[in-house]
Amino acid sequence: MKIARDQRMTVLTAVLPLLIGTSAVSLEKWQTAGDARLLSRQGERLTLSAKEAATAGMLSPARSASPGSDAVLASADVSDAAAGAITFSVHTASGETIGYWQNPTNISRGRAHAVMQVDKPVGPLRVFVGTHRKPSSATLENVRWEAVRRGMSFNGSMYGAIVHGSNLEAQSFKARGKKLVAVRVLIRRLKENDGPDLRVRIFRKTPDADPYPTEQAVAEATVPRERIPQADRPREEITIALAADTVPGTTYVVEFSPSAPCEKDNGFLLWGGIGTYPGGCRYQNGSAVKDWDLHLEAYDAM
Ligand SMILES: [Ca+2]
Repeated sequence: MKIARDQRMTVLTAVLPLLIGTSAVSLEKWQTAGDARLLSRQGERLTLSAKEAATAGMLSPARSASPGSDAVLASADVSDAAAGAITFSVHTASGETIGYWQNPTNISRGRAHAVMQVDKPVGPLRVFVGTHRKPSSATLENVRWEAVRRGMSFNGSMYGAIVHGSNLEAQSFKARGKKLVAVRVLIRRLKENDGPDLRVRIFRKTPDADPYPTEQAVAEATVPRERIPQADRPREEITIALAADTVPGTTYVVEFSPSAPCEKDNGFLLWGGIGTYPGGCRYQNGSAVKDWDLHLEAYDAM
């Protein structure tokens, strides 16, 4: 995505001193990018209406990424977006695109979150929200973004684990930061519409507790079924936002279960592999499966 040089310079001088942190910047201070005729802004709400493939959206003021961050978490309340209608992207001050996301599924209504990994950011970053090379009719509201840091990470797509009414899947991990804000997983729904939503809970695991205690979740999220890609879609992680205060070095468990009882055919498929992640392991119905890890990344606030 190319940003006109004159626009870039205008914004960079207007936002000095650069903001650091997660403070929300009103869309009023964002700048139109692409074809301005295809979008309208009313307060914090942005409406996209591109009948043909087009690029149109808004670009945030530049903000210095916190030292040590290696990803950006962007989010917005989204309505009536077909798959691919919403693009979030991350740019350097010189306009280079270093992070990119399009919604992999329809979003009828709800908050969309995306973690975009970036190489160690140098200098201030800007975030684009809008549509990129797609037809789009959607609304976005209350857009936020923050620099985050990846903690736990295990990449495995060798084996599948099915989450259903009588099979809960979980993965333990060592917290790196003080506030977990999101996890990313490789997951698919096994039937398009027929089945429950996905419940994700985080538990603190005491060292001698096996199975892990499940009385009190430190964070919980429900992901609508429509937001989990179907089995035939390309493999791409989805971001699940959570807000858990964590103690660095302490072990936690992220657990995946259906929001209501369901048969195996109506469940979800999670990917994993041989457990080379040293800080934890997969749990199946609360029992450790020590030679396995689930494909998982955890992200902390800066
Ligand atoms: Ca392991």
